[in-house]
Amino acid sequence: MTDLRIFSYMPNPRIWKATIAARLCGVELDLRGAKPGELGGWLWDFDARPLTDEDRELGNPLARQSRTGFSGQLYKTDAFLAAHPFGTVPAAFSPDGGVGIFESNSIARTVARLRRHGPKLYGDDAYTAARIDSFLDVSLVFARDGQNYLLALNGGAIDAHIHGQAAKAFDIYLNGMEAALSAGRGYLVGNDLTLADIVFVAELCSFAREAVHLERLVEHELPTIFHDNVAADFPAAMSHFENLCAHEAFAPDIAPFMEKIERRREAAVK
Ligand SMILES: N[C@@H](CCC(=O)N[C@@H](CS)C(=O)NCC(=O)O)C(=O)O
Repeated sequence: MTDLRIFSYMPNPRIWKATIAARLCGVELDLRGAKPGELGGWLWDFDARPLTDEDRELGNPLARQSRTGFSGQLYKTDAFLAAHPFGTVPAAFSPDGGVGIFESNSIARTVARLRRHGPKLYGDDAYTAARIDSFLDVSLVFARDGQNYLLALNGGAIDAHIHGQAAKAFDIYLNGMEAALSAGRGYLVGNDLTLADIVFVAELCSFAREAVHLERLVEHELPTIFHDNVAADFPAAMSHFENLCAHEAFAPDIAPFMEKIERRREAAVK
């Protein structure tokens, strides 16, 4: 039996927080899901699976209006909503399905707590764990503005206000990370890799999806926020990001994704 089941669309930088931690700590994950565009055709449940014709019947009470990042209806079982009251993915479950864990940062914390060996990603004492939580909390605040921005870009609803909020959030987030890393200890918390570093990398990867919409930014005469020169303003933060992207526990998820993002950037420049 695996240690934790996670249902999500894939690839999704939010679940990399858990997959990277799992590689480092010897935790076994059971990942279920499909491409983002396909999840509307799935039953959202502990036993998530593609919908049958019967499931799709008109008037099926499991069909619920989507809210964030999806359009149309999503088929969520009552049991799914009992375990996941906000109805979101990634959605994690204890192996017997009895406990639902939502919010990607909390899913990553679960993996760190289930650790079999390897680094103590959630620290060694209450104070260190709380400091790691501090970084996870600021990362969630940043992620929220980033999500609004990416959804607006994706849906064609981008305007100067949403762009300005995202630019400000990006600046605040990287300023804080730069300050934390400027102490020269090599990691965000203490002298070792923790969930704080993993979540930081995953959130920057999420934000990097801005590159998919470069033409739309040009169309609206808005500048790219995560541009090629960010490292000039935030050298410590960006070098930490680059180094961790190449780390053996991170690269399996991140390398193929960032290569795609780079190709998009190059194509947009041509
Ligand atoms: N802060 C959450 C964000 C989760 C989230 O917003 N998920 C959206 C997809 S991007 C969702 O599941 N939406 C379901 C719906 O619209 O009903 C996390 O990090 O897990």
